[in-house]
Amino acid sequence: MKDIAPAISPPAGIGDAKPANQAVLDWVGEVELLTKPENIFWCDGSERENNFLLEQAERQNALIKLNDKKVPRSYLHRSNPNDVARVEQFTFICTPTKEEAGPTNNWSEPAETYSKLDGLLQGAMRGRTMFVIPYIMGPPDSPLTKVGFEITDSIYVVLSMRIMTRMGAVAVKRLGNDANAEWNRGVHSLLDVNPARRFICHFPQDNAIISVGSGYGGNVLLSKKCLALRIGSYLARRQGWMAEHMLILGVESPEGKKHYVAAAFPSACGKTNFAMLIPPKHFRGWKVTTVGDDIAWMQIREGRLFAVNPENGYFGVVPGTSYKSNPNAMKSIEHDTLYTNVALTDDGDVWWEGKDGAPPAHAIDWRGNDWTPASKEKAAHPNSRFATPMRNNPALDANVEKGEGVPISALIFGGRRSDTMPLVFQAFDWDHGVYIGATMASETTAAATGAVGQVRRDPMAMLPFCGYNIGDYFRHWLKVGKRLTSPPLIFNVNWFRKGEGGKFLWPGFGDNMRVLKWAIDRCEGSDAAVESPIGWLPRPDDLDLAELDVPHKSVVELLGIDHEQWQRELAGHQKFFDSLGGVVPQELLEQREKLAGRFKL
Ligand code: OXD
Ligand code: MN
Repeated sequence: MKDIAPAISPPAGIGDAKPANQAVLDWVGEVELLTKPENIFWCDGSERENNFLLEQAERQNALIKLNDKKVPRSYLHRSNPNDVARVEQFTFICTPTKEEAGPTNNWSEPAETYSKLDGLLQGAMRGRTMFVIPYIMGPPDSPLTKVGFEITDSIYVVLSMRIMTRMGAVAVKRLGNDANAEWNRGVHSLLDVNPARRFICHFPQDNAIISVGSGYGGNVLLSKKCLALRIGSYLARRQGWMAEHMLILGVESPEGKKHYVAAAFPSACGKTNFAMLIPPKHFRGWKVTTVGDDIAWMQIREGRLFAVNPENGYFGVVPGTSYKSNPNAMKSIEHDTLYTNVALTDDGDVWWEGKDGAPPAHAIDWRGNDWTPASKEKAAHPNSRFATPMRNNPALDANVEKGEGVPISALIFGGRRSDTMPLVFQAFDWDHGVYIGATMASETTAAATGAVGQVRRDPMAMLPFCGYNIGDYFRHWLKVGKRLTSPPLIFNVNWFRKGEGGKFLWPGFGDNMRVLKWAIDRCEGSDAAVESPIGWLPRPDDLDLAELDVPHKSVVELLGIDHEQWQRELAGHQKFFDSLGGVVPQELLEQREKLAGRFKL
């Protein structure tokens, strides 16, 4: 399948939505001069434009149309096999000083980087169409909403951005004609999709992004990780708000009392599943609704945190998604979905490992090769994805378009940990919660290239996404806490603890409602918890475990604190803080001492 495609010629009335803002026109003119495309396609985000582009993408072999009876209006894209995940080693924060990027980011000097990238972009779009995509992140009427423009030579990017963002006229309107308005400049070119020329570069001080050499979503949908998190976090600190790698969900009791919760888990650790959770039968009358599955932008109002989801769609990991694990996701991706790197069945349907039902007797795998259940290779890439509009989600929260955001009662951190971390515990206060987030760790997944299954520290799940010095990021969190008169309670969860024989102790998915309910009860003032060295812990009886098929022994194990494991954990925290070379705020160093001290009592 082709990533790189020749120029397209749109009919009159398509591709000519040139905005009036002179700053945008000047910038596009500069990129045109540099990259020398055959033509410019100004996107307006309309249905007509989308239909035209889908047809072109099919003709150019960039997309395969799926069986319209099985998955209506849906398509499959296969990326280059060398280009299937985010590339953290080629992702750069190009601040004027290395110190501003801090110890957890790759830094590259801005002037040198611009000049290197200009060299790579020189004539890069010759014979191709250059698409200009206006988009907004956030509900149209939110004070948090940001405008971005992405230039790209990939039709797949345009089609994905239409799902993932509010794209086109709405952005042009929001920007207006003010040449000094704040907006993000994003340039993407596939070049020749060569890992040796693959760079994802951020210039936060210029509100600019340049991404070359990749066609994989996380590297090229510049709205998402690049703007909403890396540049977003930089802007958030300057402007006094928060850009976080968090899902947002609403949870409503049978009596109609509603809370909103935001939760940070590293990539491919179940944020989408948690955001779309369906409570088990025992919780009849409880409803969980989705505001967002990946990113939260939060502002402080009246001493509380309010969150919006800046995105308009979900870009989720496909393998493992089933009616058992996530029925709402399954319903969301049954139509109007753009799949990447899943398998294609002989009847034009999609298939992946973990989908309900028996595997097909024959399929075409994600690389385009024949596949049968006897094949050694996976049919779908472990990081294969769906891009689907959030409107497809049957559990979409009614307040998702609310510009002021939804009030957050609880923040939850969590990672994939086989041991040490109990199912759930609650921080003593905000600063302790910041410490828990700052020392979070998780076993690595296929969402980024590199070894899978290794425990790495991933503060607030932002290690790959914090666009500035992580020490200043921690300081920003602590400062926000001081401005909150009704701060959310902070929790830590771990759905992935294993017992004897390496078996998961907790069933996860819908049963995570039991943990969520305990957290919500705590927000409501419940005292069903005991104090422990690491925070407030539920006793087995404090959790509603009715009709749950998990032995009591396993629940005790799930909630247990193994002192030896925690000594290793404490040493891990210290090692991580040491590795940051002196940027960690004093408050967090003190939190570590306090935690160590509580174990000695
Ligand atoms: C994602 C990621 O795609 O975190 O959301 O990698
Ligand atoms: Mn993510």
